[in-house]
Amino acid sequence: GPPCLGLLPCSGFTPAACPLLEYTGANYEEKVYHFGDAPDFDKSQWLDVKFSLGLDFPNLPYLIDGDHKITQSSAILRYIARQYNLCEKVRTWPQGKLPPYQLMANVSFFLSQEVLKIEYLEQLPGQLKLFSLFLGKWTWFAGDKITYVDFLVCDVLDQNRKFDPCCLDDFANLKAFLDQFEGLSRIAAYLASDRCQPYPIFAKIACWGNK
Ligand SMILES: N[C@@H](CCC(=O)N[C@@H](CS)C(=O)NCC(=O)O)C(=O)O
Repeated sequence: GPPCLGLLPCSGFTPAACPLLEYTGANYEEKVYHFGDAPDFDKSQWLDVKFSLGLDFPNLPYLIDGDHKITQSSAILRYIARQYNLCEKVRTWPQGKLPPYQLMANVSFFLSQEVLKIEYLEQLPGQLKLFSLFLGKWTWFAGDKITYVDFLVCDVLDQNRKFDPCCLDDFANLKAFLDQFEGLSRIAAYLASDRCQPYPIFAKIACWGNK
């Protein structure tokens, strides 16, 4: 059958895998695992199957494509990208988690400490400036051709835009980059479709981005 992407109904933990699959035109299925409501956040839907799917490192999200059973969102992205020639980087891109991801998660899960949000917003322009300078006048983040890196960056920028709608105002090239990405015909079609669920960024257990 087609590859199956297992995920929670929150976009913040499936960075870019859905848009990337959509962009490739691949046929794929989604298996969404729902957690219960507060105070228990019952995880049984997932825990009942977690260790029976044949995953080496059981986690969400996962991608099962025949004999290939992959976890870790960045590994999933690179797996898809390799199949569709979307990793031809001409510029060096730092591997691993982008700085804003972890920060966003911290803020979201501990927002009751309002001070964290203030600290986050204080350092955000500095972080975004690094992205803006790195992109410079290039069309895409890793060169002249679109790669999986662009899907990651779009995800990060979009999350931050949801957190602070004005945060890109000083970075015209980042705004133009997002517009260009969202204007790609397959991405635009996906964003307008009911396959693109308006999932919250984070799970119910988070304090921000959970609705
Ligand atoms: N580093 C992992 C993090 C995955 C992660 O934190 N998953 C969370 C939210 S989707 C989870 O609930 N996993 C299920 C589990 O740990 O059993 C990745 O990038 O995929």
